[in-house]
Amino acid sequence: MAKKPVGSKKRVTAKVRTTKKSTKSVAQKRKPVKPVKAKKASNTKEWLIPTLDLERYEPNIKAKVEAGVGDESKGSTRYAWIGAGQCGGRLVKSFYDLGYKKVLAVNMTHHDFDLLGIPRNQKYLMDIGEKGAGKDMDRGARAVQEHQQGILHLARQTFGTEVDHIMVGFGAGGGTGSGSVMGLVEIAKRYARYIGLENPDKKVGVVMTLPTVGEASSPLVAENAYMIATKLSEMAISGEISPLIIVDNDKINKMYPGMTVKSFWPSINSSVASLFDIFNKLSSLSSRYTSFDPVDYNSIMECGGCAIMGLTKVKQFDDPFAVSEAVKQNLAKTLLAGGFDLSTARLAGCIVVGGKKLLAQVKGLQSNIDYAFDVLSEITGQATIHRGIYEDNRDCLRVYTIIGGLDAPRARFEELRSCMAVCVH
Ligand SMILES: Nc1nc2c(ncn2[C@@H]2O[C@H](COP(=O)(O)OP(=O)(O)OP(=O)(O)O)[C@@H](O)[C@H]2O)c(=O)[nH]1
Ligand SMILES: [Mg+2]
Repeated sequence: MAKKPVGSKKRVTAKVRTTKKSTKSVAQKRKPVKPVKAKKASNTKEWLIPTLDLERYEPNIKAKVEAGVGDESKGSTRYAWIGAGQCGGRLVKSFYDLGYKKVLAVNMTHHDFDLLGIPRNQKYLMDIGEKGAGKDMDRGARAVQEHQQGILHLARQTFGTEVDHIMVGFGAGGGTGSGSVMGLVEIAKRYARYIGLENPDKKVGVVMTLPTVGEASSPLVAENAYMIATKLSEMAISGEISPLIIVDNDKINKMYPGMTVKSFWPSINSSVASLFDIFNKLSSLSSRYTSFDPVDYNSIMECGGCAIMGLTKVKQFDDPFAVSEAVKQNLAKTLLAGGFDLSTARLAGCIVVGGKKLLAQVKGLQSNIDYAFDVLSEITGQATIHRGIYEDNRDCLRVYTIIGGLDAPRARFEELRSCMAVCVH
């Protein structure tokens, strides 16, 4: 059963080629490129591959190959998202808004669904007779256990077969998301196998938020968060999921103290989604300078461990050290989380995007950018650095950094544990 769609895909292709009508359209498609040769080749094929009588009786396999909801993200990788609990649901909604339409939100209470602006048939209620998990992780775990078939079925309908990587999003600290995430990762891996993705461990990742200090003053929240964060980071480091992206709500809270209650979660979620999206989009674009291509991007997303992403705007780009300073700042202030030992990195990407005029006119910019790439290599303990230089129509220079294969931010996890211990005593 697991390999069914892959086989089905092949059979569809075979069928398309052997029916008379479709052979014509294949030939027509090839015509404009090399008109004479293409026609000859297609004639030979027609002669070599006879149409079998039995083919007329083949079932309509095409209808069985599910495309799922269309992906509109325009990235190099087609992602599918599963969001668990209230945080997970809102995270995947931010991705949905950027065109990542293959999303599924799972929850134990319809209350969290009511205000979630994604289509109703992309929400799955894991009803176990209790309205919500009430921060009890066991309930979240039980819910996903009881509903795994239903979730898998809805994933099949929503995601279809055109998926390259599956991400699970949730907020550490609660009961639904933290309790169900392990089960959902298993479901995602089963799904990956089902659609024929090789090495599912590399194709299923997690986005996890860490609670603010205020939230973690509740012993149960701190304990839940510590337990699941430790477990997932161990899995990431041993290569059972890839990547683990940590979003530290506390760090963001401290970095942007002026946020209103209304804008707090939406701002964080849309920043996370936009930052994630940038690397996927950039890797789908070609550059006349240096391309950060899909293979570079995927090698970072599939290398296991934790991943971080950041962006900095460079103001004085003619200063020889401005670009490398931006890279350093980028890492120190990385929007999502801190506390990582960067020397444990395995792979990284550094992409500079500058205005057309800047790239054409600023003298010495190339060597400043090269120096920045070298600095990143040094900071990351000689990790392999994939480079990219792109131009746009804006009048500024931006540096985007993505680092993969990192060890967990253990000190930050210990903070949660100490809070847990203080609260318990
Ligand atoms: N970044 C971000 N974090 C969130 C958001 N909503 C909640 N969180 C974080 O996620 C943690 C878990 O909260 P929820 O997602 O509401 O919990 P849950 O998984 O629904 O679990 P229960 O409510 O106990 O059933 C919170 O402590 C917050 O730190 C959000 O929209 N964005
Ligand atoms: Mg909830």
